Order: sequence, then structure tokens, then C-alpha cells
Amino acid sequence: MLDDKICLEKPLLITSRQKEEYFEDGAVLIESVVSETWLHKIRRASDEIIERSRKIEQSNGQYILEEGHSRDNPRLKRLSSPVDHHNAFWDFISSEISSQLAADVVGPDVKYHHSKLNYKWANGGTKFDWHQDIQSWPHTDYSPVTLGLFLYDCTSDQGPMVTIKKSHKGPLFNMYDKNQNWVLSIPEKEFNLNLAKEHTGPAGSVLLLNCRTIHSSRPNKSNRSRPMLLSVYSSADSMPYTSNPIPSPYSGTIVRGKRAAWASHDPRPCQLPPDWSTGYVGPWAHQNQKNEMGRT
Ligand SMILES: O=C(O)CCC(=O)C(=O)O
Ligand SMILES: [Fe+2]
Repeated sequence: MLDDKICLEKPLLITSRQKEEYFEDGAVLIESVVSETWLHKIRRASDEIIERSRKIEQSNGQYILEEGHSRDNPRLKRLSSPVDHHNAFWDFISSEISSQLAADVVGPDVKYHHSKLNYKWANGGTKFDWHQDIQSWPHTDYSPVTLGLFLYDCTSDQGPMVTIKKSHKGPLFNMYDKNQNWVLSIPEKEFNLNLAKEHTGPAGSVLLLNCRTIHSSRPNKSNRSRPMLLSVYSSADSMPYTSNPIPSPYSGTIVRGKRAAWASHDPRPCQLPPDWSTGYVGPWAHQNQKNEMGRT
């Protein structure tokens, strides 16, 4: 569904001002919106994942490890598709609260695409370069949104998400380097850094991030990890046209409203990702060859 139509809908959960902020700036943080009961359930599931990761010695398609990970000292970068590892994640991602939050920015019919649990481990969890998400999973329109749930309080020294206000209204950038490596990295000279906004907040806050918005996050310099559950939804009538980098049996599930009979099309073109039909390769291998401390 296109923005002008979505904007006509009265929000279910967020305020009209927050909805305006999302469409104006490309991101909005809804503070403390998720209950302690949900947080408790999701944190317990996350603790189980960390326990299971002790047996993992090398990053694989599911568990992406930080440097220094060991049985005695687990250090996780990401769990891909947490919904396939523990019921608590799908329960939350398909819940009334999550689907209402998504509906408030994608319209009444909401479809699930993929999810990940990014840990950004204490004492050095790695940065993400500036990038836009939609080139990794192009859709026929730009309704896709990522909901980022803070499992714990998130402070400035933990490498919070930073977005560039209004960048979703600008161009999509090239995500390949000159050797055609998929680096998912936009040089800082390409946009206005003065419009950067850092999203810190209490546990239970949810960041709504549009799929075109430029964003990044610094390394975690604190002694507390920064787990964030990221789940991607679109309008039901927005159709992905490349293979899902993080596929799951749940991909394509309508979590609210109904299935679409017609596809929605935005005429603005989108760069295509590599062919991930036989497996996804994340951008961090190439990104980490560059200066760890810098953002680009
Ligand atoms: O976890 C973060 O700070 C950023 C993650 C992100 O942008 C992504 O996974 O696309
Ligand atoms: Fe991203």
C-alpha cells in the first residue's frame, strides 16, 4: 500500500503525532510500549538461545558469532530467524501488539517477511555501517517496516540505532563496492549527518524504521549487551521479488487483516541484491575489513 493511503487510516496504537513522525522522518521510537510480561517471556527465550550457542564453534546460517565467542564466554552478533528457534518469538511477532504497531505504518493488512535478533554484545559488539535495508529484500512498494524491540534499556554507549531523518524520501544508494562485493555501506559524504538521530530508550521500546531510511550503529563500548529483536513486515499487497535472505516457514504469513488480491506498485526503482537463493552471505565480512571504530 502506498503512503498516501496508509496515512488516511487512524492509528490503532501509536499517536497521530508519532505516525506523522514516522512518515516525515522515516523512523519513530515508541517508548515503553511492550509489557513486562512480554519482555520477561522474550528475555527468557533469548537466554535459552545464548545457552544453546555455547555448543556452536563457528558462525553458521543461524548463529552469527562475535570474535572471542567460546563455550565459557558466549558472544553473539545475531540469531537469524529467531521465530524458527523458539515459540516465544513468533508469539510476540504475530501478537496483537506487534501487528498493531506494524499496521499503524503499513496499513490494515500486515504481512510478515523475516526477523533477526541482533545482540551487539558487551565490550566490543560490532558496528553496522550506514545503509538502507530495502536493497537486501526489494518489494513492489516501500511499505516494509522493521520493528526493533529493545529487550533491555538501550543507552548511547551501547551502540544504539542511529537514523538519518527524512532520508527515506531521498535516493536509494549503491550497496556494492567497486569489486561488486555486497558491502551494504553508504559513505557519509552522501547525506547530511546533521540530521542523524540516535534512538536510545527504556526496555520495551520499539523503533519503527522504514525500509528506505539510512541508518547505522556504533560498536558497543559498554559492559552490557544490547539485544534488539528486529522483525520486518509489509502491507499485504507489497510483494517481495527476490529470494528472502532469512527465509522461514512463517515468511509471507498475514499477521493481521487479509491477503491481497492485487499487488501495490511504487514506480521508484530498487537495486537488486546478489542471488541468495542458495544461502545468504551477510555484509559484515567485508565491512569488518575496514576501520572497526568508524561508521563507514
Ligand atoms: O542492530 C543494529 O544496530 C542494526 C541492524 C541493522 O541495521 C540491520 O540488521 O539491518
Ligand atoms: Fe539495517
